[in-house]
Amino acid sequence: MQRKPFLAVLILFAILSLVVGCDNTTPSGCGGNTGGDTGGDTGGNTGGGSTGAFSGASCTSTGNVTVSETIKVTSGVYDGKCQTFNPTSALGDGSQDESQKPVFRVENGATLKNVIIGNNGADGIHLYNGATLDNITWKNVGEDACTVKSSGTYTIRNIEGYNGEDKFFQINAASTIRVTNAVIHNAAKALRQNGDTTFKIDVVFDQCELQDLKEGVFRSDSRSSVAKLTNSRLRNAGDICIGNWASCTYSGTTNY
Ligand code: ADA
Ligand code: CA
Ligand code: CA
Repeated sequence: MQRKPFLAVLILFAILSLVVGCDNTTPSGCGGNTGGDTGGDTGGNTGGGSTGAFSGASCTSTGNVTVSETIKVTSGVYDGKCQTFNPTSALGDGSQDESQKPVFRVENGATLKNVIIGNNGADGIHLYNGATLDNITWKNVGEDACTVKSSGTYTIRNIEGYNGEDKFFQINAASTIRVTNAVIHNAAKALRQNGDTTFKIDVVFDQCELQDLKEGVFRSDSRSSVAKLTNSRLRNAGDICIGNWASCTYSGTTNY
């Protein structure tokens, strides 16, 4: 008979595949696993060093720049080349005085990257009509670190900031805010929607390290706003959700 050897080979294959168990429905085994975690580096950093969860910014200062007038970034990419930007008293003194000016103003989808703001934080960075921040250090947060001044989508990654008195992010307009790999130590709130406002903000903090927050992470008075904290680590960070929210959730957070 011609068919018998063919049938034997067929049965052998069937038995082999049963033993090895290649069903391609699981991520591991049978060549289906393509490596898993690749570290979460979203790129865009020319400041040197690695990025990824909890690494914050990566600049080592390459020099000092005195700033006596707000630097406006209105299009394209402004690369600070890891210089330290030091405001004069013309911008403010970094206290809790509300009349201070920002060191940078970034708007209309422009990007600011590779910047260190020095020991006078003044009113930090103001954002208008959408913007991206990448690889920014606030050595000593002033009145606040970063303010959303008008509606838009804001992408903020690979940042770190220290020693604020009150807010780190201040949100003064309806907006979408995506923060990845932020290291924030010493503030009252990591993010505050402007008090008594009811517009909607949509916030996600992912892969952030939050430490020593007197009040907590997210604070809003708006019942339409949503916030999410994911894959982050906390130490002495207060409450994650304060005030009114449509939704405020967290997942994958650990204490360290
Ligand atoms: C405070 C103040 C607001 C606004 C905000 C800011 O919350 O009440 O009016 O100035 O600070 O943007 O720093
Ligand atoms: Ca303020
Ligand atoms: Ca302010």
